[in-house]
Amino acid sequence: MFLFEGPDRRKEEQRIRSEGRLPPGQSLTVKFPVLHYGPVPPFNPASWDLRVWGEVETPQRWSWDEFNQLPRQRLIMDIHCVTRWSKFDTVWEGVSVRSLVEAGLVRIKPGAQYVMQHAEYGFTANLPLAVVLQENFLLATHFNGEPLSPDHGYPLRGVIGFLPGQPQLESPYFWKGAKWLRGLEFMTADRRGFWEQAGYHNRADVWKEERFG
Ligand SMILES: Nc1nc2c(c(=O)[nH]1)N[C@H]1C(S)=C(S)[C@@H](COP(=O)(O)O)O[C@H]1N2
Ligand SMILES: [Mo]
Repeated sequence: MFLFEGPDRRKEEQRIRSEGRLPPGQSLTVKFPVLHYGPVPPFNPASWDLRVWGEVETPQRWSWDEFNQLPRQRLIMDIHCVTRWSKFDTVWEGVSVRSLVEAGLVRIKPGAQYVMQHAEYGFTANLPLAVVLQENFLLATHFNGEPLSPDHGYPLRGVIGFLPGQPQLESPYFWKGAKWLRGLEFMTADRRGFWEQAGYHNRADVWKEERFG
């Protein structure tokens, strides 16, 4: 995979490793590989919506225009793919679930413990509610200052990674962010998402190398 990358990549990886930011079994990549099951869905801004349902006081539905009015955040984090590439200091912009809760735009019922991300074509990814409310989980519209590319989840995806200097936050592998996100379901009990059902680890902590279940 890194055959055509030279001494610069290795030097950069050394620096990251010396900073304690390279999880076990990972390599730094300067590329941004694309990984998913199935086709890239089309996007129609007139019919697109993001829905919130389950263990919430009021189910929500935002159109694309409405979603773009929500309070926004910018987040710089390291992302770690279970296929062993890592990318550092990636810049994401979008809406944090925590800020939606703080603004009273999503009112979670006390019984909620888990969240399922629902994406186009029935793809799902599950996380504990506590992780979804962390600062390292974002509903992202932009990567490195540009709208997401279709391959990487345009117009909206979940992203999760490692925030340098915040080791207390749980940091799952990158597959726990669903591309082409269309819904968040708050749940009292855990259910496994698409890759979790296929044998990937349910918690997926990058520092503990929880790759497969
Ligand atoms: N909708 C959807 N989202 C998905 C997936 C998928 O198959 N479908 N695969 C996951 C996996 S396994 C990975 S590694 C990351 C890859 O994101 P990237 O293509 O932007 O690198 O997306 C995750 N999100
Ligand atoms: Mo993956």
